[in-house]
Amino acid sequence: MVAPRLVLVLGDQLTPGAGALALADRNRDVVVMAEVLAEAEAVPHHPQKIAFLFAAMRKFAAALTADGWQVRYSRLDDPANTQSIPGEVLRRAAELGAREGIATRPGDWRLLAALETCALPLHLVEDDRFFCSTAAFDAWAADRKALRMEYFYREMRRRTGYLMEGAAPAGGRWNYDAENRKPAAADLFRAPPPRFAPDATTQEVLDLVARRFPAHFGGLEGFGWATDRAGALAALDHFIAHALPDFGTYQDAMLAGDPFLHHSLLSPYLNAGLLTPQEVCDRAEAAWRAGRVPLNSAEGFIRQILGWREFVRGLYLREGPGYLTRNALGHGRRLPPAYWGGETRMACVRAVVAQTGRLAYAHHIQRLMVTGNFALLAGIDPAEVHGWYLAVYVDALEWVEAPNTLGMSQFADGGVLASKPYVSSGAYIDRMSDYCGGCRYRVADRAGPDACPFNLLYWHFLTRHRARFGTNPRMAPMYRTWDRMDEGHQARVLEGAERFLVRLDAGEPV
Ligand code: FAD
Ligand code: DLZ
Ligand code: SF4
Repeated sequence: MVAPRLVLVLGDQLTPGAGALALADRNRDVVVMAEVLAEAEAVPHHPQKIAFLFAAMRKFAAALTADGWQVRYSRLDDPANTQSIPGEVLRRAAELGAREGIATRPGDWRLLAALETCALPLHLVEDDRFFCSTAAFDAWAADRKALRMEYFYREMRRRTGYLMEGAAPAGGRWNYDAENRKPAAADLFRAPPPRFAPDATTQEVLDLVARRFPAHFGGLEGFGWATDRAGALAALDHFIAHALPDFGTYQDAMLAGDPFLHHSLLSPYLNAGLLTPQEVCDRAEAAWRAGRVPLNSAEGFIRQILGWREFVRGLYLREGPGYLTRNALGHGRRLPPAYWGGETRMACVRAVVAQTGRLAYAHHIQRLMVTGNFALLAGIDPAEVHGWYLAVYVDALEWVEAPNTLGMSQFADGGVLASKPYVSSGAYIDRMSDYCGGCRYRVADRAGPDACPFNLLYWHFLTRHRARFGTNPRMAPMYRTWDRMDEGHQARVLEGAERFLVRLDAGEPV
């Protein structure tokens, strides 16, 4: 009899027929899946994220079994579980008499290194669930002085034909972002996204997670994620019909009472493999071609997936593991307790952190322009910021989280991903949200005891990094504004920022 090969399927590889599963033979090979502490505690993942992945893994394993595969599935509480992926690979290989295995290349460097040094020879297959292969990204990137998403995205539009009219972009423009910056009204009716009541499998996992990870930040009460393909498809249907038409227009808006607005909430399903990026983009394009969705929304949405998602992955893989420790701005402050639910007077940070704890979700502008913006302005150690984002969001996997956090949000890569830092004063947050009305600080105050910390820290950041950014043409207008202020005001702003940072360092609630 031919020895079986072991086919490893990780928690974010839940796509039938992809990667290793495409090469495997269901009559000979055995699929191995494992819930393990080494992954669940690599960072203190939000309980909803662990529950989402474990429930989706259990259902995927059941679907494979129903499809004729042999599956060895390790539950977290199995007494024989070695609690690491390589440990489970070796244990199952011994059990099955397998002398080799196949695995889809893991998305992050840590697990890749662990599998490359595993005592069972593992044939690692490229993850083929992306529009752009690693080789194609590297070919695009080779010889370019700077890697910019917009040019990569145009190339991907040409290659895939999405929203193209012959060789030209539909409507004559590649990017409709100028139309996508409207604040949202609190009283406008928006169909809330579907939430999925836990079935027996999910409930069992929720109980397990509540028991095993009680100290992790975040609650399980509001758990409403779909945990199988049917649910993920229902979420996609709902988004295309109800939210996509206004997705573009209100993409940057934030409301304290509406965490979702017109966002899709599809990232966990895409990242775990329950949906493919192709089917999601196909549906958005079809809705536009049928006249049900305006071009600015279809384009804005497809750009996030075909452009940003593929671009950050290419960049993560190209830059290598060293990317994770970059700290171009030399920031070293500790992440304030407010990020873990500690007290803060900043209404915007409080709202986004509370929402994150409740839902394991915040949309892009909340991540970038509230928690990310504050961490950057205050000079928080980017490694700590990275650890936080990797832990608290249901969609967080390092290949997508790290370039967004270290590159886009913290400028820790020195400008590999972004041409300038995403920083703003309180005025931007006030324009795009309704947070400021309920804040102890005053967004209109540029200096003084009640001034919004974002107003003070914004100028502190720009002045302390003038040597780096002063010559950046995209930042010249900000420096001109600063230079036009009278010196007395400048001194009040910088002193106010220093006082704020002293209180922050002393651990006072700010
Ligand atoms: P929508 O607004 O509906 O967007 C549609 C889809 O586009 C998303 O589902 C996602 O797949 C994709 N997308 C949108 N923006 C990006 C982006 N910048 N990079 C990659 N894909 C994008 N996204 C993650 O999937 N995982 C992360 O761990 C993650 N960490 C982030 C950390 C920071 C600091 C920032 C600023 C952004 C991060 N993002 C991350 C990107 C983005 O915020 C989320 O993809 C998005 O908020 C998910 O919600 P949604 O599905 O409702 O997105
Ligand atoms: C994120 C995660 C968690 C929390 N738990 C598991 C797990 O127990 N078993 C598993 O196979 N995968 C898990 N994952 C996903 C992996 O961490 C992910 O595959 C790697 O980080 C590579 O992206
Ligand atoms: Fe945030 Fe400043 Fe507005 Fe308060 S005033 S909510 S700190 S932006």
